[in-house]
Amino acid sequence: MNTDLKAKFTGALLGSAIGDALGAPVEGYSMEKVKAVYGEGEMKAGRYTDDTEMMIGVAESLIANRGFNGADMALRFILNYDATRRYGPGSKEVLGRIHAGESWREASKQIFGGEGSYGNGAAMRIAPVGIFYCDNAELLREIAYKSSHITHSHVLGKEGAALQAYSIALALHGHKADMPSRLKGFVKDVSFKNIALAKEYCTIGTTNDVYKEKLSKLEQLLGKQTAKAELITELGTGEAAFDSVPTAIYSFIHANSFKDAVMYAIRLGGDTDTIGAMTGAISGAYYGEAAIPGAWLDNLEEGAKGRSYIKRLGAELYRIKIQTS
Ligand code: R7I
Ligand code: MG
Ligand code: MG
Repeated sequence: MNTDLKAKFTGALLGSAIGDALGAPVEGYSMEKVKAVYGEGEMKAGRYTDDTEMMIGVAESLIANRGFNGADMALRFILNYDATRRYGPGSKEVLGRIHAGESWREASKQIFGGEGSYGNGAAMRIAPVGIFYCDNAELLREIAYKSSHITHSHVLGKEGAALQAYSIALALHGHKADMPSRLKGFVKDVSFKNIALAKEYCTIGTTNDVYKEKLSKLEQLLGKQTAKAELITELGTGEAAFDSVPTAIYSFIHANSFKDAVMYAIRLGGDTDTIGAMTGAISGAYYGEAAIPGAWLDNLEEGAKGRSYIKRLGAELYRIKIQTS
């Protein structure tokens, strides 16, 4: 553990928030429409969305409990909840159910016909878990699954969060070119229970080994000149975890700087704030806080839980990490 590592902790959290804020004004836009808004990649608004608000809740809870506490994390999600930050419909319903008295262990199982959500809402907020559990892959997976479960009980939502968390941990340790092979060794064989859903929602049309197949595809696409349109078709830019986490990983590996990685991700269109946040988290963990363009940092919202607070959360997680390891 050294001071560089501290800059990687703060870089991961700030990077996540910046990717979210940069992508927010164009969320849901096509690649062509994003191009019309973003020229050279100047920050437009600087206001973050649910991705960062929930990431803050994860960090606050890990710090307060020096580790995972599900009831506390759920409570923080509810206390921090601000509807103007544009939450996903599943997460909004689950948090409402917990607020109304349902157990945090049960509420997430009630949505999407009892299957639970495989949206990217668990992966988008996972950066604190990725950095805090960076040196223990199985514990990282366990805490990724447990923290996801508060809102996302579908295994593909949880595994997507674990994959994103492990990507952040690998980036923190300086792995880039060998990231795909390491990730393939990490992911579990997670299958859809419902084959029709798999065909409808997984852009490569597979029914099992969803993440393994996406990672193989990612390796192929990295190995050649790939146009954005092909990447979008093959890896996806949607709100499902399996249509966005691999895309963020690709964006990080494909680019050679924090700025290029995040702008590449956002220029794909689709779920831009979330793919931006996830790319920013991995890239911030790899390059460190100093690599984040100053103009972007200056434009990220300030206030009670703004950029200074997010930086403090990263520093605090680092402090606890070095005390306990
Ligand atoms: O995952 P979640 O919190 O959404 C996060 C997204 C990000 O883009 C944020 O920036 C914010 O805008 O919302 O919310 P969910 O509603 O749980 O999941 C997101 C979407 O994934 C859902 O609205 C569905 O379209 C889809 N989805 C599913 N569809 C069918 N069956 C997730 N799980 C299922 C499912 O089981
Ligand atoms: Mg959002
Ligand atoms: Mg989004």
